[in-house]
Amino acid sequence: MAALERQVPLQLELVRVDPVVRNGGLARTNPLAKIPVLETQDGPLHDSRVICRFIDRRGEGPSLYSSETADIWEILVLESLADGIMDAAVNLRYELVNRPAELRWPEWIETQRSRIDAALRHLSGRIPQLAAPHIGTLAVAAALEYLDFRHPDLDWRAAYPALSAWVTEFAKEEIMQATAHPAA
Ligand SMILES: N[C@@H](CCC(=O)N[C@@H](CS)C(=O)NCC(=O)O)C(=O)O
Repeated sequence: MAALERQVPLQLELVRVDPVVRNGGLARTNPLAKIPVLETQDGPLHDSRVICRFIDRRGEGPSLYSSETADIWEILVLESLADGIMDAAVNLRYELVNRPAELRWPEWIETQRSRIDAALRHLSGRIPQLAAPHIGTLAVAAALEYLDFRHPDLDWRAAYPALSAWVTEFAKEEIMQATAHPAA
């Protein structure tokens, strides 16, 4: 999303990861063996937030880290909230899909769900901050659509209708349409 928005050419390669099987090839570019990794002429960079910063520096036109309606700290906190929602949602996915059923830990599952729920409640009280496309709103929209995709059972849209209406509207933005998941 950042690369398209900033018109930075990027070649995408899909890499399969498994939380309990270390991907040796990936580990050569990121010791944490996690995606995403950006391979640059000066070497590899990892972590979405670092990669987006890098891309933004190379882009044309207005930065994704500036907005007429939100200051830099609001933008960065939104990005961080989205990242936290993603961490909890991915952890939840591992627990429900990768972990053997007999080893599942209900309290831990509940903690991830409550973390997501609290972040959504927080965002629901701040819809005006989500007015314009910038790195914070792009990250929040991507995280919400990930919840739709991987955790439909959470039914977050019923619990937070204003946030749901916001992302439905935001999803009409060209950048959202251009990067929508094929299953959406
Ligand atoms: N905060 C990191 C999170 C990266 C992350 O958790 N990536 C997952 C994507 S599913 C991964 O590679 N997991 C493989 C593993 O945990 O071994 C980011 O945004 O880049």
